[in-house]
Amino acid sequence: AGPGLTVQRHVRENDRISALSRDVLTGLSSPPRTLPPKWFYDAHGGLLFEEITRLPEYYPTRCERAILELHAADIAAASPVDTLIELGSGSSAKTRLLLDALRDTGTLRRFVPFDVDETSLTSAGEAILADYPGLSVLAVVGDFERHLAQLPTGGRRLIAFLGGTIGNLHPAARHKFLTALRDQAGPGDALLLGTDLAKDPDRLVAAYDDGAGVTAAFNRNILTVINRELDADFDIRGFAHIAVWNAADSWIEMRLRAVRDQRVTIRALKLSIDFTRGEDVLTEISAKFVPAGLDAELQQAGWACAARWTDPDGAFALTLATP
Ligand code: AVJ
Repeated sequence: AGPGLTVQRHVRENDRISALSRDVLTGLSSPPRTLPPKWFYDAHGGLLFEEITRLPEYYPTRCERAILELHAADIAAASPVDTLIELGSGSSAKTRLLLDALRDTGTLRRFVPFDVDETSLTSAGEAILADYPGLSVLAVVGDFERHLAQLPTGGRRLIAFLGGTIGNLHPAARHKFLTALRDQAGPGDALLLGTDLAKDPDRLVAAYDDGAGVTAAFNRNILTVINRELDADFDIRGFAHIAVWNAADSWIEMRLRAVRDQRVTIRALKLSIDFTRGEDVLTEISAKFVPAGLDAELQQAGWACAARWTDPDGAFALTLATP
């Protein structure tokens, strides 16, 4: 496609309500109760996450940006591609560091932001278009766990999956995702994967339970999303924000813990849930990697680790992997 913005949709608005209904029915009907973290990100949740990225305790975004400031040119030199695909809306400064470096290699033709939220996707696409004249931008509205096959192929592509979001997936889902991506990768493609690294548990927990309570509001917001979109009556203050380090699985768990016995009705699903005091809803895992384990996961999915960069403190890593 020539310069300009094109939008491809693989999820439609009414998909959202049926997907949320399915996730709430399967996740909340019986203990152990869980909800997928993708439902955090309504408009308010997106703003809360932006606020989280600026918190002193939440180091991952700063660290990843530092790596890109130091090494975007090295990354572009190692993978002189014509297409940058970003899983995630591409609205961040980090994307521009990559685009600048890839543009400077002279090979960049196309930017493909891929995200489930069409609004943030198109606004990011338009902003990038304004700053990178001549670039063609193809915004793909889809779910990275379901629509990878819709990604444009051909040419040389750098697929960036930044922020550590792969850590939200359980090991089996990570393997499925990395394998699906590998299945449609060809010679000349590369994967740039952002991963948070294992470290002092106190520092990890603080990053997910900040003193200002922004992460608590982000976590509780999922209940507001369900109240609004499925006509439910969660008492937001009836659930406490919990962040714990699960050392056995090497991931942070965010939970919402019932502060008392309470019945919640989800009218759109004709579902009533009796929570007992102290009972948890698991709302997110955020895996923290060790380099050897990450290399093994990449290899098991058919990827080879070509290069790795970390921030000066070694808190976060960007890995360049090739088929
Ligand atoms: C956007 C998924 C990478 O797991 O660190 C931030 C989301 N959760 N604070 C993460 C999040 C709580 C974040 N990711």
